[in-house]
Amino acid sequence: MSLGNFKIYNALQSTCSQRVRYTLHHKKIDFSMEILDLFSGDQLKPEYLAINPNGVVPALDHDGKIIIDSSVIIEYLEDIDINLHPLRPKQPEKCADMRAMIRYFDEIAGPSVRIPSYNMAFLPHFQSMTEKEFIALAESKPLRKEFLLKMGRTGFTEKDMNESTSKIKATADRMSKWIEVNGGPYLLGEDITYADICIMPVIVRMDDLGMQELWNHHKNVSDWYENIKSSDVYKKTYCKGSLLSEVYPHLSKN
Ligand SMILES: N[C@@H](CCC(=O)N[C@@H](CS)C(=O)NCC(=O)O)C(=O)O
Repeated sequence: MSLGNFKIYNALQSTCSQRVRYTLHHKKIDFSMEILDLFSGDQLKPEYLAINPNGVVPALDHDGKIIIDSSVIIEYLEDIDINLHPLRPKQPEKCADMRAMIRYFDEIAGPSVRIPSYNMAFLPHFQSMTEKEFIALAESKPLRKEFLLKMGRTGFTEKDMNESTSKIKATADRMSKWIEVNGGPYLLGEDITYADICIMPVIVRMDDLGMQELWNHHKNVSDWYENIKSSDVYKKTYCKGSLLSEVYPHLSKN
């Protein structure tokens, strides 16, 4: 049975897009990709704002129906066929646990990962702008105006960096506890769920930025990560160009 045509608007290095690509690959759903260049402003062009008025990726086009926001898209992919390589626990109480984990990740880890990402990788894009160009860019962003203005062209402060890394460390502490309580190898036990997929890109990003010390004192979190990285679905999701170190030479370990 065909589920129809799927197209995602995404960026290879976008952590939110990686959640959606992982889910599509896990569910073995064929899809096409439109890759947006976020530093040329593709996400702010009128034609894309008509698709996603938030001016961010990802967005999914399923037979002409547009779905936005990564955590909404991945659950939508379960709702259209609940038996297709499920990623949501069947038991309501486990499903509630999973959603509480995702809310925690979206509130604590998601916003935190942006600060080291911008400071360590993306800042040069903004430093080459004049102040006037920078302000105009910030003003044009539906969701990220204040974020960009706070960063400025000199970057986030050391205090901001410390706050964000301590939130990611707290997230890893929670993950360790959840893996322990539920028996591993995944956050909710035996099976991978959306909770694992939602936090995976944050850990990959911090690994790419060389911050493994935020979780590697928890053996069960390191094992969780190695297990996820060893899957074919992971390898398809992180196709060439998905890591910042592959794109920004100053981050490369070689
Ligand atoms: N809550 C949204 C957030 C999406 C988001 O922040 N996307 C980033 C990439 S990970 C983006 O498109 N940024 C473009 C910009 O800041 O202009 C989701 O989960 O889909």
